[in-house]
Amino acid sequence: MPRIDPARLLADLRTLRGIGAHGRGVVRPAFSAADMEARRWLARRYQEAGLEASIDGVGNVLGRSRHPGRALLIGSHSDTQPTGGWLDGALGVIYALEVVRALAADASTRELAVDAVSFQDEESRFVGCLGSRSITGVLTAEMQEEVTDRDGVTLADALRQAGLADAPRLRIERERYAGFLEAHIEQGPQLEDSGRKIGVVNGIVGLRGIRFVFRGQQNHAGTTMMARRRDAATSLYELAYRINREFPKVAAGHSVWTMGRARIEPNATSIVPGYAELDLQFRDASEAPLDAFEAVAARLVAEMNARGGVSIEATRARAPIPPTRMDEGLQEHIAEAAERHAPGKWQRMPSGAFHDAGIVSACVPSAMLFIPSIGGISHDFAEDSRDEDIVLGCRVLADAAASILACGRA
Ligand code: HGY
Ligand code: MN
Ligand code: MN
Repeated sequence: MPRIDPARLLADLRTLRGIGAHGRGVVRPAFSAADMEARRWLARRYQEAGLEASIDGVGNVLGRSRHPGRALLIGSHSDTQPTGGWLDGALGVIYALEVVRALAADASTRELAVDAVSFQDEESRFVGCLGSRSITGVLTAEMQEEVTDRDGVTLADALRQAGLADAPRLRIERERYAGFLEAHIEQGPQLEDSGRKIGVVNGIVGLRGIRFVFRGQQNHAGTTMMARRRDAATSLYELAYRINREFPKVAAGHSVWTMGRARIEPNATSIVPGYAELDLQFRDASEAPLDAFEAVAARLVAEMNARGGVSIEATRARAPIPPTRMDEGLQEHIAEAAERHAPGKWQRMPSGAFHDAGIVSACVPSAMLFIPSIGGISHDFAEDSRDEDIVLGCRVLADAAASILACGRA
């Protein structure tokens, strides 16, 4: 069986952590200078590992094996949230590189074909899972048109600044692949709470969003009596409050919703706000609760608009992600490898985070493996995992990859 090199694995993870490092965390948003530096570094590491490396027109980095026969695609994303953890995405990207090297070093696996990938903008600076959507052919013109990041930079400008505007965009070769594997930190507390070391992911949540825009009348905070006000912020607070009261009535077991971005203009203490924005994001493992949340939001907006005063405009986010199931057959390979390396210390579980595997699964059979997150923390500089858990997860992935390819060749 292939043997990974723990020191080499951890060293590459730490090198990647150093690109865009910010204290314990990482700031490496898609297309930033740090992100592109990391992608160029990764391409060099792919070349050194014997792969044909390329960076495509949206920044995906692909290392293509030179071996003949059906291949396995392994990877994740190397861009981060604005205040990102060092392992979100990076873990799966460096695991893929290490699995390529481990299989190449073992006589029984050195002819097997493993491609390695780092997708671009999984973290939604512009479009969630931009890179995996692009490579699987589901990135629409509508998703890209005039899309801007939270600072107003357009995707087109970011592509130009990164020197990618004229580079060709890769498309996945469906027939080439026996499957896609993505390893990731759990980003939640379940594995740690249960004392288990490996998660075999059976499904990935779907995600939708709505942006509410509130238009009232800006005015003086002292001379404008309450009855005469058309206060956009007060309307925002009321809608947020009513969402938090109504959503639990239609929620399912793993439903979540977040209002993590708001804007109030002109954002001054002595001015009645005339304009406000509120982003609502909601997730569930199936479509029905997501449909129910949309219906509740529409009803609340209609009721508030009927009162007049402040107008509310609701616009669906352009790039929803459907809930997906992971491939049963690939899950079995991961589960058997987990049982070999962590007997009784693994479990099947859903993913409350979305991942590129959720997009790729529409195109190639896909599966995911989780390792524990310390304290269940993620999307925060404090995100971390234990070295021994990092090493164990890579051992399981390497075994699963070898067994998938061995049976895929048969
Ligand atoms: O938000 C997510 O689920 C992912 O970590 N971007
Ligand atoms: Mn991620
Ligand atoms: Mn993330």
